Amino acid sequence: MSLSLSELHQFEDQGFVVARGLLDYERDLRPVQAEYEALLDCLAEQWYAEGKLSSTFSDLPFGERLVAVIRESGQAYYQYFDISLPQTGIEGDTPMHLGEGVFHLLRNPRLLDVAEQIVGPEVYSNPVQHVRIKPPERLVPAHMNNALVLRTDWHQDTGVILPEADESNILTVWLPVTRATVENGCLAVIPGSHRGELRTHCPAGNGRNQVAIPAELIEAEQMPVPMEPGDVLFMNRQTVHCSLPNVSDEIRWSFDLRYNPVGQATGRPWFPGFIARSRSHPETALTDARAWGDRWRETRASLAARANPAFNRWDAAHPACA
Ligand SMILES: O=C(O)CCC(=O)C(=O)O
Ligand SMILES: [Fe+2]
Repeated sequence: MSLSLSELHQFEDQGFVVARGLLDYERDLRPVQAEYEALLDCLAEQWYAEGKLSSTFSDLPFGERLVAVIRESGQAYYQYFDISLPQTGIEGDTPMHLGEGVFHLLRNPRLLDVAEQIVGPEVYSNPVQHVRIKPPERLVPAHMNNALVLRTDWHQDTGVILPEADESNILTVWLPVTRATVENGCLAVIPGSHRGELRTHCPAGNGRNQVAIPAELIEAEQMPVPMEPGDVLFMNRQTVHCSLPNVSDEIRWSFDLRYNPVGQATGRPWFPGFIARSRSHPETALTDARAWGDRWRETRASLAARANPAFNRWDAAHPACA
């Protein structure tokens, strides 16, 4: 169940391909979804106990419950959910989600089979990874101006990591847990845009924790990519893409994961990745979810104890950013 030759060809030619139905909802996605339901339950109980909520909203389905909790508590829920540390303000108790379900997703054999086709037999799980559970934008409190919550501006993934990884063969893997539609904020890509140079990105400003390619550098040929749970988008690191705003009444939930050949720079040298699959030394693959979580917890402790390193390579003073 890996990519067919024509799918591989599309990936090479267009810079992206969607493998329809690569994952099975019950087997591959439901466990991680259940893990987040339990996490939300836990947070709602905690914030209720702390007086930040008038109710735990436990009678609501996940999406509606999340929206109710966010709106009433104003808490930075996205950092509790995310599977990475933030790029600034890391403290000893910065929350993140390091559940077993997520670790299994990172090691999902169907994802690794495709990763192996594209990056080769030694597959490293790159630590640039996120979960994005996005409420309808009109319901998002104004202070949550963040690409884990709102639409994501046009960018290339190479543009959001350090130059050390410009030559690394990093594969982006984007998969929805709930349907991703044009209304609720699916991705949009520019076919063939992986071919040129890395484009100039500009810090977005407005307290928006993003970098963006200026609009005049974006082609008109933009292709929205609606996807069903089970579909997986594979993208070249240079493919220009964004996500659309969620103008629907439902949440939009995705994971974005990355893989590169073992030994190549990840672009976030302070964050821990792991060997997900090795054909030459199978015993070096990390299979213990606890050990994975420990690597992130140790990283958090050491980054909290020093000035946070710089993750952004772009300068707001660049002429293209005026
Ligand atoms: O899901 C999104 O909003 C953006 C995802 C993205 O930029 C990525 O996966 O590289
Ligand atoms: Fe991206």
